[in-house]
Amino acid sequence: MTSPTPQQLAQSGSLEELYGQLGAVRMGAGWAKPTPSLWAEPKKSFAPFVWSYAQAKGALDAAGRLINTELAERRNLILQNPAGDYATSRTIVAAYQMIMPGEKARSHRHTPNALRLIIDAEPGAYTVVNGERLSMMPGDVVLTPNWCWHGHGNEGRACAYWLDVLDVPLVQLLEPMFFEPHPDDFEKESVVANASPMHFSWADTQRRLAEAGARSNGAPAEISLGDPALDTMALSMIELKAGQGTPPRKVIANSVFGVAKGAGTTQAGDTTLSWSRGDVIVVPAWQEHVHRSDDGAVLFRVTDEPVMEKLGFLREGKPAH
Ligand code: GTQ
Ligand code: FE2
Repeated sequence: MTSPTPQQLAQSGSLEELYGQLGAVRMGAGWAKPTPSLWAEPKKSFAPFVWSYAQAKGALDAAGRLINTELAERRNLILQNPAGDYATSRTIVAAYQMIMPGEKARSHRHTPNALRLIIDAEPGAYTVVNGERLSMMPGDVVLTPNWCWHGHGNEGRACAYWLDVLDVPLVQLLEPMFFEPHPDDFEKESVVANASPMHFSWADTQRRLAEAGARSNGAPAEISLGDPALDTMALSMIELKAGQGTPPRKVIANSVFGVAKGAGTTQAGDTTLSWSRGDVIVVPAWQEHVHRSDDGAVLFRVTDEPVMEKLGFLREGKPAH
């Protein structure tokens, strides 16, 4: 089809004739779109969901027999929201990862920000971030911000399992994706420091939660890790003492929760999700939700609140219940 001239467009005798010519100039009548481009409030595109660590561990143990870190840059299992084929939520993807004793996973860097919550590991499991070795013990959180070199290793006797959380879906959407393998495959450890801003130990977290819990008047305590930890993701730990529940929340921020300790349930809209240590829960933005625990639990929360906040989109809704 040849491109209509301005005169041909101007002489359209009917809307149908006009619509017929617009396709060829890659224009569309905004007033006649079958689906609106604006709507009253967020659509529920992603679903609340829970992933089982026990199942992931089984699958990772099989992958440990079937694929090595020579072939696989990372031995990871992506947690795919039932609503799609890759992302866990609109902006955040989570994955379980495992590395076997004696293995090393090559160093690389990428623009997506990443962080890890360690689930099961023995002394000797580590990650190297920008030349600094950080130990990975259960409950620890380790950051690998935008463009920082990182690789993993395991000098311990047991397989190490952890949860990765990355802003890859957001980077894919905005398109500033860059990735680079390390020129030496494995980055040399060149920095020795006592404490790293990239590492939050479980011991510190427990101490801070106990202090916050003592001041919280019977409500669940929540402490933040970092301020925020990453440009695109904020991290916190929430302690539910036995019998406690969180106040209902409905917020313009996507949340991924890793169960650092204990067991409980999450009510998200009409969905009830049961979880225990190591499991992962996703609560999409604008989804009212409550967490409860009968016997006590600690939830690790990752949200895209910093993005929403910086862009002026952060809102908290009034819970219906
Ligand atoms: O450990 O560097 O789950 O680059 C996905 C991409 C983990 C990692 C993932 C990654 C990594
Ligand atoms: Fe990575």
